[in-house]
Amino acid sequence: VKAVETPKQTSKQLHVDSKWSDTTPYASKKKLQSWFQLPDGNWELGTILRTSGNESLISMSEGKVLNINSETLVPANPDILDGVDDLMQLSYLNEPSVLYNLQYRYNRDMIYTKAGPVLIAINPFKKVSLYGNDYIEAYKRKSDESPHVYAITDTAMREMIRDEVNQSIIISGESGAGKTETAKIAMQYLAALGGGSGIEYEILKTNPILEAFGNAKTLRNDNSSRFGKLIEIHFSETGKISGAKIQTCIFQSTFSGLVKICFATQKTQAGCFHEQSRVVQCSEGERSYHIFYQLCAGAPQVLREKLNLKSAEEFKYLSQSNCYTISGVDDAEQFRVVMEALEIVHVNKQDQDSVFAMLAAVLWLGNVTFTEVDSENHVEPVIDEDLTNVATLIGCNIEELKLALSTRNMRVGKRNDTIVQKLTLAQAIDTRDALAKSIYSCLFDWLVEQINKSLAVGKRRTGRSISILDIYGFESFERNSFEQFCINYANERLQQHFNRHLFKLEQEEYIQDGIDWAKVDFEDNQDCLNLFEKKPLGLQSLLDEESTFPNGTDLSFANKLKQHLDSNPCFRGERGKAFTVSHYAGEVTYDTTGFLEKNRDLLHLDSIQLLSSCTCHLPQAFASSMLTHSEKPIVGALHKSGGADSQKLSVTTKFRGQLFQLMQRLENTTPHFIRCIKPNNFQSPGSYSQGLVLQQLRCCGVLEVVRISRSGFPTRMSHQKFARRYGFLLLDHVASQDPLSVSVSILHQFNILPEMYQVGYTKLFFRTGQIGVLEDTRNRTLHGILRVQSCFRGHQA
Ligand code: AOV
Ligand code: MG
Repeated sequence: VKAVETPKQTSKQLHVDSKWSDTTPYASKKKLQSWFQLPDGNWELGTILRTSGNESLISMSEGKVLNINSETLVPANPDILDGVDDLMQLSYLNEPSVLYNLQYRYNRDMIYTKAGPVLIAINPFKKVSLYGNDYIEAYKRKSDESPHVYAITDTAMREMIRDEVNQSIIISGESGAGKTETAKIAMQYLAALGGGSGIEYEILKTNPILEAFGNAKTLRNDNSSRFGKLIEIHFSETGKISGAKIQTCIFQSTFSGLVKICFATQKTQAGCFHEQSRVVQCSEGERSYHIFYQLCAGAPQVLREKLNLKSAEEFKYLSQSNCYTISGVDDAEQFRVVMEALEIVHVNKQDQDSVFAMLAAVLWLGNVTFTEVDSENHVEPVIDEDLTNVATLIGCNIEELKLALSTRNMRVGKRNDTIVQKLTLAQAIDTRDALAKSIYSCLFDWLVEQINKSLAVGKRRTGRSISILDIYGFESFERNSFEQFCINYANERLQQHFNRHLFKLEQEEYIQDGIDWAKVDFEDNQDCLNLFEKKPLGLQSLLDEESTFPNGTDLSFANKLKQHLDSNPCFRGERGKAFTVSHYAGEVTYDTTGFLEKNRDLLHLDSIQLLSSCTCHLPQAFASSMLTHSEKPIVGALHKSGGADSQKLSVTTKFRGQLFQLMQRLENTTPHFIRCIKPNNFQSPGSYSQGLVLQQLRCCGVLEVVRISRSGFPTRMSHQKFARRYGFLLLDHVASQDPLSVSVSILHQFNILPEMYQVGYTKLFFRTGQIGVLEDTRNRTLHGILRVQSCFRGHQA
């Protein structure tokens, strides 16, 4: 047991819930192994030597002996259950037992474990030999059935073919937990099984491209995806891959540092993604998107000259965070990988060059400086190599670029008269950065579009697909802002999907078979979703309303929430501008600072105008996509925060709509869930922090799933099968031979307690462990029969 840090709410979180504990007074069991909690929150195993009154004497490892309050002891499983590959098999299903089981396996490089229908994957942070063709073969032939991404992907594939229903693999977990790697492993398996046409190769090659443009080094993950992704892989009737479609789940900070989250769909393809601001600023020790460093390090000479490239250190956007390399990663080599991948997904040479020109333009923009031109602090860009390079690369006139970076057109009054406002240094820098961000975000969208064209499913749609969702997980930081508000709302929806699927389907099965479901309760997060979604008095509606008020502020928004929602059990108003939401994964306090500004979505016409005047085809495409994807006609209103031409589109509303669409798509699939767990915060192998793991298991609902399945009747068998399997054990003759009568007689003969099973119309339902007794007897009897038979044969001979 490693002593490592425990999460904030340690005492509360590690408290053993009564619903987890055994019903028999545990302290009365002597000489049993038992868990007890150390002051640091970690659990340790000990043996109960003796119990007197309230106290138990425990012997620990290394001969230490301790007196412990008996009530705090938690039963441990027998050694024989060490490292079972499904948590459901544990006799005692308390938290320390779950943690220990996972750790036991993790220490032996068995990083995958089932929790009933859910696959848990613990990040090894090192190469483990669990992948590759031999393993793929083994899972395909079903000669290996231990938990694995391959196994769950195989199930998805089989169910798609057998039931003719689209499938989805939903991967979640915290940053750095291994979602993206897991998604790639699943894709690898699908490509191996459904390959043949060659398109599978193209699909795999989208990964290095999207990672180069959409991933960056953060403090939590050297290869952190700054966007979410849904890839839908299509299959022909014969189970061969026929095409694919990628949707990026985007999360944008637009021009004035605004943030927009949305799921791009085929039609709307609204541009941008998580943390676009990373292009223009990132904090110490982090990097901007990989592709910039790859380009600087790996561009061949001809390209370098064409783009006037320098080394990464000479571009301000890259030099500010003082971090240029990632240990173990060769950016120049990666650039070659990306170039090759672009080739494979049919981005032609000319387009490739345009892509690199856009990247260089962004870098050069960052170097553009300004100088004061009048006594009112107005500035203009300095005309030097930096500015001319930008103009050359995007194909615009220097004067126009200069104007776009130093002035802003505004329409004022009822008649929408245009006036030209000169910019101060801060405004000019904002404008410059906004242009850089929008070029980059449009570039990303454009690339996804190209990839989708290349992977497009032919006209002959088969309607069979497997979607893989790799999305950011629930986030709870010291300070939580609008970004977390949106991310956690998305996770709340996904969690409902998870609940619905696992619990409601379970419930349906019980009801269908006439079983009394009331004996099993489960938590639903509908209340929390209502808190977000309800009109007109929900978090989102109130935010939208306040965002449209000219005098609305973050504080007035927070006050409005308190006024209208304080009676909601999922909501709590806090002092000042904050409020707390009880999410399924725990409470999160949000600071409303910046909420209103981030919720308003501005579109700057000046930048669009500049891009559309460019002679290069990409900037033109960007400009027209920005215009087409704006959903409302642009209202010439003087916007109070920016002063630029703007349209008011609520980010929350848009996000909710797109999330809804995504959920609807997932709703029509059979889902398979993978929960990725990060065992430590240092990205290092071999270190397992109990507190951290426990916190994540709670957040992803895994413990709840296990508890519910266990508190229900997880073992099911049809009357026929049950009668066939155990009927020969009956001692008395049964009058009727129908399977139901035979089954009931068996249950009586073996004295199985009535609360341990339920008889349904078609099936028998058992509580965990009940079938074990019958199986034992069956095996013993069979062995006996075999022995008798062989004896008999021996006799004859
Ligand atoms: P994430 O997708 O969940 O984070 P990644 O999939 O990028 O996390 O995993 C982070 C790192 O963990 C990888 O770069 C690998 O070094 C390592 N890793 C993960 N899974 C495995 C595995 N199965 N085998 C070996 N190493 C692994 V984020 O995108 O930050 O939420 O936004
Ligand atoms: Mg990722």
